[in-house]
Amino acid sequence: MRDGCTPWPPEFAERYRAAGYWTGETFGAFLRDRARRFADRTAVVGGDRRWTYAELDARADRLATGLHRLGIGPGDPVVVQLPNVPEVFEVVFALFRLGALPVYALPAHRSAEIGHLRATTEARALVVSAARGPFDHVQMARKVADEAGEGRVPHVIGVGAADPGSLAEAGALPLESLRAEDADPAALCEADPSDVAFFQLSGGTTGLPKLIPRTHDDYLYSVRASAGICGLTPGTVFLGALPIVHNFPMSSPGFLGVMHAGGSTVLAPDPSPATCLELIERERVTLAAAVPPVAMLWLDAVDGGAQAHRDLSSLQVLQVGGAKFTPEAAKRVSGTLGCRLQQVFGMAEGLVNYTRDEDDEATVIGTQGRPISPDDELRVVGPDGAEVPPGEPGELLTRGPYTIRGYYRAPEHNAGAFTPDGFYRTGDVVRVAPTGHITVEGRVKDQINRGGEKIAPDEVEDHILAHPAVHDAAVVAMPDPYLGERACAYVIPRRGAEDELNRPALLRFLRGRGLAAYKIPDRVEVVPEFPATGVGKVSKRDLRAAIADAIAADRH
Ligand code: OOB
Repeated sequence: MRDGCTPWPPEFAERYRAAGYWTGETFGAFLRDRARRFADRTAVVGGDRRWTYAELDARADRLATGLHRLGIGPGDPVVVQLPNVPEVFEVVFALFRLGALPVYALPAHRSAEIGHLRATTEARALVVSAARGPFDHVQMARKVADEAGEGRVPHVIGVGAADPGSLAEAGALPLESLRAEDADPAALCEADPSDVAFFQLSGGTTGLPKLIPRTHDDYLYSVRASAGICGLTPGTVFLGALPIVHNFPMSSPGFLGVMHAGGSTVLAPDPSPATCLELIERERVTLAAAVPPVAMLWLDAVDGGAQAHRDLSSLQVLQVGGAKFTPEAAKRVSGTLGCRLQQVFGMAEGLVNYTRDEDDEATVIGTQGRPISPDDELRVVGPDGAEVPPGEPGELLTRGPYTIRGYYRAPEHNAGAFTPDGFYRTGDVVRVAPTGHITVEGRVKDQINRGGEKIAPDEVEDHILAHPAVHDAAVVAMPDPYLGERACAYVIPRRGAEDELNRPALLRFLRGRGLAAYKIPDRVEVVPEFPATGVGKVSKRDLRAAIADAIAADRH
């Protein structure tokens, strides 16, 4: 495995191969094989564009050739930050064909995150949107690229420019210019299936987001198994409404599961009810995936709202995951949308759980499902690290055939995030029923789950502490009826700087540091001191309680 990664011990790798989970297939071969079987079927729909499997396959080859001529080759990381456009598929499969490694960034990321990804992976190129919009991704990517040391400045590649010719002035290459007329087989490389195929980003709890190395073998196993559990067929039409390179819409079962089955993915440019419900009707979508706040917006829009007239009869399953879906909201799905609900509890590090077709209603509404694999090992432990009695709440630890054994280039962090025998500490507090179904009860990790978008408080605190008028900062979750949680920053001003520190100034400062918008605190409380725990640390528990009380009082 690539340097900086933690391989599975050989006895586990052998076991996973013998069980038929790890088959030795690579992503490059995966698309080739799908294109052979499903050549003329539609693979992806985006706006008025529809690409068949054969067309996607040919595009991947041509772009791979162009990228190869640019100097990108086996093992080279490339940051991919694109909105939901068909070119996402073209770019990532071209990279797979070269044995190059996509590093998946979310569209919301800004220079702080993209700069970190570039530096950690020493990326050779940054592929970003050049479409006209409120934010200039090309300019940001250029700035990030120029921060790299001499000789290591990555290429900036722009996708979707209205006038590709003008991109050169902005210091970027238009994707169009890299599509070679003829695919050159010499450019294509057969990657090692047991090696890293791409990097996902962790939501993170400490410091900057960690990189998650996923191999061809482990990830394709989760894709195939997910497609089977979710009953996908060539008739599946999947609506990709969330950022498409997030683990959930990518592989749970996501667009890759849909490709495995020969179905079609319809890309939604945004998750709004107006956009998505219209697409479900027009494209006869059968499967959609949403985070809880998006699902709730869809429910409200159909339930006597602006989209009540939509014909959603094609929709068979709405998947909800990424954050806890309350039983109250879960109960509304089948009556309002006329489809089944499937809860999905997963993580980019690996483990994914689904409620199943055959589960009874109480299980689908009240649990977050059970694991994909018979070889997913779960342990539920108390604060002392010992397993709790069955059915009792505790922290979920897991290892298995598609759960990583370590983050990339993070040995110190790994020492705490994994047990010595290789279990990943999820930080989620769960109960496991005798049937194996998991209910998420809370978490022990210091993380904010803002409607499925994960925020590491101490990453934000570090940015706040860089403000000259700030003495100390603590970021905590506050309850929110729509997103589940939002972020509240408590700040103590420096003595004498009390007048300089106010909410607008702090938010402006954080935006200026290039932090993704979802990480910018929703509320700022300036206080003279923090409550302390018995041992003198900041008591985040007391801060969370204080802000929850203040919000409850505001409402009354
Ligand atoms: C998914 O992946 P990530 O990496 O963005 O976040 C993982 C974390 C979990 O550890 C848990 O804290 C939370 O998100 N989570 C849920 C949940 N699904 C994820 N908490 C409660 N209920 C759920 N259903 O979020 C992700 C990856 C693949 C599939 C689905 C979600």
